[in-house]
Amino acid sequence: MKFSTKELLEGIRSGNKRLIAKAITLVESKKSEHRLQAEELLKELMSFTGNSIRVGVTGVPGAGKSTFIENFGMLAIANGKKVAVLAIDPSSAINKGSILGDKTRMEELAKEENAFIRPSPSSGFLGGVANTTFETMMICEAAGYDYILIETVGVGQSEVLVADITDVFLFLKIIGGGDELQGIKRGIMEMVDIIFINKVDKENLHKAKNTRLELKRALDFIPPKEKDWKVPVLLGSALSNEGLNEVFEKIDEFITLKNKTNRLGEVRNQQAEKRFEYWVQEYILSEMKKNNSLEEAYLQHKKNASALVSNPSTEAKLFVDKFLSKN
Ligand SMILES: Nc1nc2c(ncn2[C@@H]2O[C@H](COP(=O)(O)OP(=O)(O)OP(=O)(O)O)[C@@H](O)[C@H]2O)c(=O)[nH]1
Ligand SMILES: [Mg+2]
Repeated sequence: MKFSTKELLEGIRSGNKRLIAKAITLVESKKSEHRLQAEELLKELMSFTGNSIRVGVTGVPGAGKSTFIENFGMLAIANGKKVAVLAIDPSSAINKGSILGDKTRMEELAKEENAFIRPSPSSGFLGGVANTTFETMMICEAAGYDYILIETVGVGQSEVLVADITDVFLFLKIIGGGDELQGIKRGIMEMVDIIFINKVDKENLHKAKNTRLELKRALDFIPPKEKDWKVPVLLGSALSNEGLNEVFEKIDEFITLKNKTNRLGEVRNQQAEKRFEYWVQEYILSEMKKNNSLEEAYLQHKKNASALVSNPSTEAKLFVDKFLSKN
């Protein structure tokens, strides 16, 4: 990294987008010399973080997440706010794709001085991709962004990853398209704070209202995630900006409630604990990789476990004993 920690820190604090991007690249790296500097930087940034509203946006592919984020972002900017857009795309390491790689989808927002758009990390970047959206978010907070909007790919574990780092979780639903696919039956409903039925127009308004009824009924069977918060089901169109003001207001209302009950801080504390656990694993794994015999032992014990030679727990214990004796 050709920039010193001080230069990066000053760049971030003064809102220099090029240096913000450099800092993000640094925290995404798994190389140990980069990690050292990343930790130094994050330590310096800590006191400037915590002041943004962290919003996760999920929904099936094509539900309109990027369109929503772009127009919501424009609305926030019109209200005097600064907006950062990030993406969680655990699949990108496999298919080398990036859901925000196609930046043209946020053409308008990308032109705004008060917006910062960061595509998902692609594989092979500075020695591998870590799950560092949280750390990226810290950098954006320290740079003074008021809203951090995180788009998920809407499949598999990405929702869990996003829910684990955000304050409010927004689910974009389209009419039809199969409830099962859209998460009604796979736990999304338990994680969601606000639902927005997207792509509603005059023609399908009636259908949209029926969908809203169904969703409300489904929500009645789910224990509330936040006390005193009834998940609102809003209708609108991300493309033509309809209903976005309501989402803006609901987010505000939700954050105010969570602040009042201290839930905002409480949840963030729990999230930080999870990040700690994540990094303990990351650092242990990276220590292991530095030592060939340990890595071999790890693979051997894993193989024994998978071949049912002995119990997985027995193999794990044998490996950890070796790990401790070598460290
Ligand atoms: N008619 C209509 N089309 C919309 C609306 N919102 C989004 N679209 C269109 O739906 C398509 C998909 O929108 P995106 O915003 O890319 O959807 P996405 O959820 O980000 O998709 P992925 O990132 O691929 O998962 C685009 O062609 C949008 O123009 C809407 O409110 N009404
Ligand atoms: Mg998208």
